[in-house]
Amino acid sequence: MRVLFINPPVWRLQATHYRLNRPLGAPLLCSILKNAGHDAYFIDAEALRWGDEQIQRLGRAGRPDVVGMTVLYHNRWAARELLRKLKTCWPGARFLAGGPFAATNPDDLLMWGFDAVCLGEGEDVILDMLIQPGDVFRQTGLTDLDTLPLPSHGLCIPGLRAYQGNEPRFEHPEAVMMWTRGCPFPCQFCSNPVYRLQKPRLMSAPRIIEELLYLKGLGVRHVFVYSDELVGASPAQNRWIQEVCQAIAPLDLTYKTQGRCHPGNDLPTMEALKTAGFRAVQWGVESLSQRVLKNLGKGITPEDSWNTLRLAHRAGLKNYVFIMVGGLGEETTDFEATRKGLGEMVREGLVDYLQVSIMTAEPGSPLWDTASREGWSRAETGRSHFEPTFTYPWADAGELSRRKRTLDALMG
Ligand code: B12
Repeated sequence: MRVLFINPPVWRLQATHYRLNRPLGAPLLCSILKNAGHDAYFIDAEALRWGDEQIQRLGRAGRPDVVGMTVLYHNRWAARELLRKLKTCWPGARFLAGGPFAATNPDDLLMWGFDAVCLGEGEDVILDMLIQPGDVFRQTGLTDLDTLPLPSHGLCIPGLRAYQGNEPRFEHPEAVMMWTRGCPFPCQFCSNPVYRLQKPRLMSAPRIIEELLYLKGLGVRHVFVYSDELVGASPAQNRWIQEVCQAIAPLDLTYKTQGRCHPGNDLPTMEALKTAGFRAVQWGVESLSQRVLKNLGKGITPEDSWNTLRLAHRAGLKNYVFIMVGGLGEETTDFEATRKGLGEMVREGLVDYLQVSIMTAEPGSPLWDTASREGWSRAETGRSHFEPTFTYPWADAGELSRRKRTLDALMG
């Protein structure tokens, strides 16, 4: 069968154009299909900045048997529009959806006209979805990461060089890898129903090296290990990181990753990252108010963030700090604690990069359920994590914007 995966273009609907990094789901599913004898490919119509003309040209080209889309909360309207257009061009094709929004809102997607929806990971259901009757396909077991084929980057358009890479940017071209799947922490704002609240599954060092060598062969120089969260999930996971880092050190690639300001973070792990070629870690500090951190279910303290940022710097890693204003119950005194603490961190030189977002509830997160229950008023915005979307009882839209501006200004 001929299977086309396509990333819906959101740039016209959202005033933001994403070509930071290629998602991994479609290239992985392409590999599984290719290994089973199908003809699969992936077009990232967002990275290519496709408009109507290109979609119509695609529609006039040969019809695939199956079309697959990864549907996120942020691209859902673009996915609906693309579905409508492609269904008109290719009435006989079967349209499949997966991804975080598909997992929480399968009924919406079926109503829009998708023929079948995948709930959860797609590796063990994608082949069935091509031919079996039924409209909802549920993941049967958790995928063992060592059994994953290498993602088929060669079947994807555009090439990896067309992507800018996520901030902070280092060597180019960059590619994404996930060394773990699953995150056990109950952060109230996390809206990834595919992997949330799972014990992390770890990829083995030999499998990681196999994919790194493949990426290196494609010309990749920098890898974003985009696991949520790689560093600081547990002392045991930190020990596994040390082993992996030792194994990959000779490969001469550079990396960045995301991490958690866990009390168990230690210098040997940070030094192992540095020696392996890691340049920076994006840390989810979120708030420096203990009360807000507790409300958010982060399971960390402001002290843990201070310790982690200092350890990372001692090892020579750059700190990319994520802060989220308007967090659950963030009263003025809580915001002041964050403003003051963050200012001190900046003065101490601990913050190399800062990203301030505004807490936003999305389907799939406990926060979304709270927002729906409490009836917090909501406005659709283009860049929902960076513009106020909700009016919370503790901060309205104007106050949320003011808090973001105040913290952004700390970096000068
Ligand atoms: C890489 C990445 C990106 C990349 C590329 C994403 C893209 N689609 O263009 C970049 C950097 C551009 C990006 C941007 C954004 N991202 Co992002 N991103 C990720 C990240 C870290 C990895 C995605 C990935 O490759 N996962 C690995 C693959 C294997 O998993 P998967 O995508 O879930 O796919 C599996 C299943 O879902 C299923 N499946 C998926 N698609 C399909 C399709 C079919 C047909 C089938 C059968 C199955 C199937 O099978 C796959 C294999 O098991 C995830 C977090 C995560 N861990 O997944 C966040 C995540 C997807 N991003 C998220 C967000 C919020 C954003 C942004 C809005 C951030 C922002 N504020 O700007 C933007 C929106 C981009 C857009 N186009 O709308 C959220 C989405 C939440 C939601 N409920 O929708 C996530 C879940 C992070 C989080 N925890 O909140 N992102």
